[in-house]
Amino acid sequence: MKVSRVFFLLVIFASLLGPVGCAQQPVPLSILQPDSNLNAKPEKKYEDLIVGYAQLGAESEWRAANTISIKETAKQLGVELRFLDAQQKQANQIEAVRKLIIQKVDVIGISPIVETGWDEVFQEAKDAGIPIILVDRRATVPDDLYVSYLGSDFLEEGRNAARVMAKLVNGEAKIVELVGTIDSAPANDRYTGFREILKSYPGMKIIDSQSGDFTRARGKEVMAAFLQKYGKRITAVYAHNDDMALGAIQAIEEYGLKPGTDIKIVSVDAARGAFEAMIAGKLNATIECNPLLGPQFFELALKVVNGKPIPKWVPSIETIFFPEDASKILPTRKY
Ligand code: GYE
Repeated sequence: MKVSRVFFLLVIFASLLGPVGCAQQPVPLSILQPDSNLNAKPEKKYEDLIVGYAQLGAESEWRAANTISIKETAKQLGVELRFLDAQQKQANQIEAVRKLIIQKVDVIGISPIVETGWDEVFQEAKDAGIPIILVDRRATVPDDLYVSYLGSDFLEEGRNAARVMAKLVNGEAKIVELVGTIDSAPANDRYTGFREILKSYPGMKIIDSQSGDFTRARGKEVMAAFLQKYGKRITAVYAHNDDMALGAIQAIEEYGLKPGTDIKIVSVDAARGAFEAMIAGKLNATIECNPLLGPQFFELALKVVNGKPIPKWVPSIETIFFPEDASKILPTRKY
């Protein structure tokens, strides 16, 4: 064999063995197969999140508890929260969403003051790639403009208020209604749900219905005007929230009647003030509407940011409270 030929055979042999000096290692399977996690971003944790929250205002005890729940949960979880308060004005709330878009937050939570008029600004958030989570109140917008709604079944609250009222008055009443903020989801649904049930009670009539804007002061004013107009003909009050009921209680007392006895009162929220009024015998029932939405909100926000599927509606779990149980339950209430 010629020297050149031996050299050639040696080269072939060496190349079969692999790099000089080391035996060839088996190639791990994972390198050969496309890795599904290779392009995936690492999962975000709560501490990585910047969350914007466009709160609608501070109109009620409910709202105060809701705001505390959002702020405290953010602090506990280590989420960076940008919280803006629109002071009961839709224009301010739209402005707030725009500010949060400019700040490039990861997610925007919003409790829309009214149901309509959100398409444009929600579309702006979508175009900027910022998901919107509706908290507490719904907005009437196409489904693709928000990722989830976390909140109560306001229609059912309205129905429950009517069911409870029907028992209290034995199917016979002249009712005045204190409506919440005009065009807000809870006011619209509590109005409709109540009337649905009333259809089965021909003896129960709504003799007047006015907005008290979910505040105690307006609730009192509107009730005072009702009393001026209808006097003792009024036998029941349906208030869309506890604050308006508490305002109405003051008006009824100032008029010289006994709230809870001469005039039966049912409201919605189940805030502490309502429990105190029930203990004092001035309020006959309150339908619970849970404001402690912070934990569920941030859980949803984290899921959205990490591309996890979330339901379009996450309903809160709620009940009804009566005076009999009020003193036992009051110490356990968080709002
Ligand atoms: O019932 C009322 C508040 O949107 C559910 O708003 C909320 C309502 C609540 O002002 O007290």
